[in-house]
Amino acid sequence: MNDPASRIMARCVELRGISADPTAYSRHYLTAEHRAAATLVTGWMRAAGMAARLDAAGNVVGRYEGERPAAAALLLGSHLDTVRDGGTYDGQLGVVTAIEVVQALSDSGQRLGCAIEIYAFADEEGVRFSSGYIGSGLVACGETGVALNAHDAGGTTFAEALAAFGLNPARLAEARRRPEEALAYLELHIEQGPVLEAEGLAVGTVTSITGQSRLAATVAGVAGHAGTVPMTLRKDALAAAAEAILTVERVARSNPGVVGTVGIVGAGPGAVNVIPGQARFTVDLRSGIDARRQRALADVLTGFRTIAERRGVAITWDVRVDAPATPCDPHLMTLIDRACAAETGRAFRLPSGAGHDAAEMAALCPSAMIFLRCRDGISHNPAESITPEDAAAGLRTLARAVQMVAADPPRRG
Ligand code: HGY
Ligand code: MN
Ligand code: MN
Repeated sequence: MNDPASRIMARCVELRGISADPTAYSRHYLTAEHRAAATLVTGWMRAAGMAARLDAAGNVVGRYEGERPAAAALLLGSHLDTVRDGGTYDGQLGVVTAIEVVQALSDSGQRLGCAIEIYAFADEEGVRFSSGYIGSGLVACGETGVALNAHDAGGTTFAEALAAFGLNPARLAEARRRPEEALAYLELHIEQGPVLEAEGLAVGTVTSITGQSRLAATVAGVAGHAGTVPMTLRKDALAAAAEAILTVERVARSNPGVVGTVGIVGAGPGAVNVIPGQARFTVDLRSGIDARRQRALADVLTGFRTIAERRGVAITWDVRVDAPATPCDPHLMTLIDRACAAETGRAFRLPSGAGHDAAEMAALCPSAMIFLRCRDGISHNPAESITPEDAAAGLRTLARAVQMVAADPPRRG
């Protein structure tokens, strides 16, 4: 298969075949599926003329040298993990498209004024530990929002999962890159929304990436006999969680520009005739304006305290992600505008309601994104799809942007 766009589409489908559940596309951090996908992508990077390795965080990173060895690099990439029952293009499209950009450079023997590095980040979605951006957070800052004793749904701690994967929990920070190593970070990603499609555009320039708060909450009540405990004497953890979940929805609805989601709920001990003594749920609150997100979070937590007091249960939580809204780099946006206009005839800018590794990478170097149209804006859903023509448009646009950034990199203060 010599046509790059067909290869992009085929590789996304091939990666979809690496899933914990053959009926629901799921590939999570530090699992056998993570290892298999990382091995496949490492081979593709090497075939494109890159030196490729797994870093201390479990990210795959490939390097294509510039005209001079050990030059600072323009970083490209996206994430290799998925949500549960996710779509075929979220994350991996950016990885495989970046590899095609380098493949073309390598095939033509072209070397740029800078190196090119591609990251296939290991845990952007944060499904396993209800976190997010572990891979890019370690590269950009050498830290992650997840404690080593945080555990997944099966009770495995982050430290145990790292060790089982062959990584050393004490050496995670070795994934960190120094600012002088990175000229800029560029990420191609599907829009995951309907705007480009409505505009009739294949690509657009991202202006900013939403701010996010993610919490893992637990409710401790008292388990009891479903038939003998009067309603007035119950400390029902699941009923309290249900009220807390509706609090998240109420607060988000009443704060313009804020969205709130509870994506995971669990309760125990899990018998039809036992009053649940414990419950757990996650909270995801977002806004493009940090003050609004923080105000909403404060209202949600006040609501939790009131519910706990009135129901005689304990509601505790830990914050797994506290990511500020992140503006994309103005110079890179200008270059991306030109790359997009060359493709579609006009530049178009739009904000991202989704979080991305590019927000983490902004702590390391100037960072920006190119959005690609996806059908009906559907994402985090197996119906997520793009056309081969748009995959080709995304490749041309990213390749143009890479040449522009290599020739005119952001000035670093
Ligand atoms: O949740 C998000 O916005 C991204 O898909 N991780
Ligand atoms: Mn996603
Ligand atoms: Mn994504």
